[in-house]
Amino acid sequence: MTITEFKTACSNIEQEYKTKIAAAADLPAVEELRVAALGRKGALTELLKGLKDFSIEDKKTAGPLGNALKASLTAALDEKTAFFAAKQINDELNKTNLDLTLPAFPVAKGHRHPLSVAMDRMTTILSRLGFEWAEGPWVEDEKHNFDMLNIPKHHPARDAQDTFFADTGMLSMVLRTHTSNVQSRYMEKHQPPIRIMAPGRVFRNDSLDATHSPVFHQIEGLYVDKHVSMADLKQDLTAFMQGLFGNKAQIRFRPSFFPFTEPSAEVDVKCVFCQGKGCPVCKGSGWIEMLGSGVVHPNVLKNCGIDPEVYSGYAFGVGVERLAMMMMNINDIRTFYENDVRVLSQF
Ligand code: 2U9
Repeated sequence: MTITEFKTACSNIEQEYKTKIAAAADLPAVEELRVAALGRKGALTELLKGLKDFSIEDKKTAGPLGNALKASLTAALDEKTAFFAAKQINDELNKTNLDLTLPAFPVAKGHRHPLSVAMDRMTTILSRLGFEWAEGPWVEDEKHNFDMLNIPKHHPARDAQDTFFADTGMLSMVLRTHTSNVQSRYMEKHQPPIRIMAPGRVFRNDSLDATHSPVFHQIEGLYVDKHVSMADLKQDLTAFMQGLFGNKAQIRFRPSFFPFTEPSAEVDVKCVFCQGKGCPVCKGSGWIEMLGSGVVHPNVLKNCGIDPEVYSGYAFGVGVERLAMMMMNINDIRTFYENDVRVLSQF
């Protein structure tokens, strides 16, 4: 066979099989053609056997021609196979009453609980500010929940009206009344620098009403290092509030009192609903109370094994439910716990 004859044979095979493929009536016919054209004893294979007698020069021409023919026939066969496969599905569907153009049935999707959403937003911002997540027990001894936090034996916060006692006989245990036990335990084990957040569930002996719940959630933050001051507190809480309410959020400090911080301050944010002009949400004051904070009392540092002559710190605490109610315009705390899907699905 000469190279010219080879070229002619290529174009004949291509024409012959393209015509046959176009005329194939069903999938088996296409498969038969695939074997006849490309199989072990197929037309192309037979033709390529002639290559071995070609000069190197002719092989360089004939080889790519053979490959191109194989690719072209394979593409034509694949296209026809796909056509019959689709036709088969279509024919099956036509035998039924299925209408694939109808809209799908709505599928009810689950989503995050609004409290988790609020909690996540806050912890995400705090973690960007360098606070590490820390946890501690819900059932706590009085030492870590009260004593170490400078809450003396006869302080009203320890009163049975505020605290759930879980006496075990030997040890006087309580359900933690704040997440501060996380920090007292952490400081026992670690020396500064310390920068942690303590998100979690807390328990107070309150009756359930629109604004109180015996079980609620807090996030507390604690930063202890050399030279930590009220200025650091103001800077970081501004960043925290701006993360939550936007870059223009403004805060102000109001003097307050907590046994574990001195000085102590409550932090207000300029009302995000009326920009400080006065509206029903801020009750006309232009400010909304957000959290409590202060410089960690030297006694607390000392109780936890940290030298208050060397180190200082700030701490803050925020009630997650209260903040979530504000952010999501919810006016009853029970909404979070009743788990009525019709209500929850709105957030
Ligand atoms: C250590 C030292 C200091 C945590 C703080 C507050 C102020 C505070 C309230 C916010 C609303 C509780 O949920 S709430 O009722 N918390 O105002 N918490 S400073 O101070 C600490 C904690 C741990 C070792």
